[in-house]
Amino acid sequence: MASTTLFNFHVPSQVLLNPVDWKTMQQGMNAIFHEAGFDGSPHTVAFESNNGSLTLYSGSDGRSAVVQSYTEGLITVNLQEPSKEHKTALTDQELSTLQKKLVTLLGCEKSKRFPQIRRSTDPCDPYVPTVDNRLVEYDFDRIVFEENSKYQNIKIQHSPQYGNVLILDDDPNLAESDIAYTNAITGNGRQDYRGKEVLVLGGGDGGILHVLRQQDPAMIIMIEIDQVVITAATKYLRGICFDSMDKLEGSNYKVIVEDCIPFLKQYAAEGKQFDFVINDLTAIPITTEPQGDQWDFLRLILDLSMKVLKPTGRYFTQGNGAIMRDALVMYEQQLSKLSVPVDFSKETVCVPSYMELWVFYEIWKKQDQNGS
Ligand code: SPM
Repeated sequence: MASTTLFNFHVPSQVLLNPVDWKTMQQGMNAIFHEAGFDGSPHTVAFESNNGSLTLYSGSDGRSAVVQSYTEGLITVNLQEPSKEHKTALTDQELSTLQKKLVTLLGCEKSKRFPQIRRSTDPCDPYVPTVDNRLVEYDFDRIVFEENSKYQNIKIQHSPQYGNVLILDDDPNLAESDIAYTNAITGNGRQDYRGKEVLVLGGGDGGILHVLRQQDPAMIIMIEIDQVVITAATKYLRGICFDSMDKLEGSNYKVIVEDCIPFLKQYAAEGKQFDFVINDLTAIPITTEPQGDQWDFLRLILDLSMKVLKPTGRYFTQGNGAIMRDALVMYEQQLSKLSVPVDFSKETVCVPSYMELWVFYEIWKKQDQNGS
């Protein structure tokens, strides 16, 4: 286990450009790092064309620091050391002292110490990128469940803040804290499900099924492909599904563990239609390349769903991170290419465990002049 601490120091660029000044600074840094336990001989590489330099400091206990200067006035320090649990790791106080000494020596205008990154072979990985690839650190403290099903890697990790979190192929899907997701994908109270026929595509965590079953619909059919997700959710995500999937069939609901596409085709062929279709299958593609398989799959689901949606029906789905504007625009363009004309509205929702805003769509068939 190791930890990485990054520091930035903004220095007047003349310090870096004047070889005499820079030599003095390097001697000062050698002393500071030596005092901090980096007792090996420093190794310096000067870059060509007066384009900065790099110095490696090392300690016999496994710590190292790389100091790199950039002539525009930036000095970065990448400090790698055994973890905090390791006796010889620098304490928070020692890291602050190191920073202060460097600030004074370098005559810094500004400095920054970044939060520490923990690096280990521990499979309970706290780092997950946002949808646009920015780093998020979760407070996961244990893996509750992990299995590779035929379809995906399924993990449930515990977070003191969010409860148990379902993670599919390394993408956090839903936490026990995330009723906001389920409310949004069922219309946030705008719809009356009483006596209605509902088709749920995916939804293996059982959140949608649980919420809908409270509302006395005539029938909910949920088609989820992955039995392993259902079984794990029933055991470890009870704050999402409660008892809704303890039995896969009841008087007004049925969970079918299959691929939904053949069912959609069969319903379309039979002329069976629903008041609501809720697509909880997957995020819309991140790519804006419209030829990709994912977009074809998405249009296939949308077209089939429109076929099984009553003329007055509503289709709900999650979209993507609110920051993925191009992908959302691309999704909206797909809506204009469906075999039936549709209108849509969208809302942006804060889903606690996502740590980024998420967009949800409500889609309906356009009514013609005669209201049909
Ligand atoms: N029933 C919940 C299904 C969730 N659908 C997939 C959404 C994936 C979103 N990942 C969000 C990651 C946020 N950082």
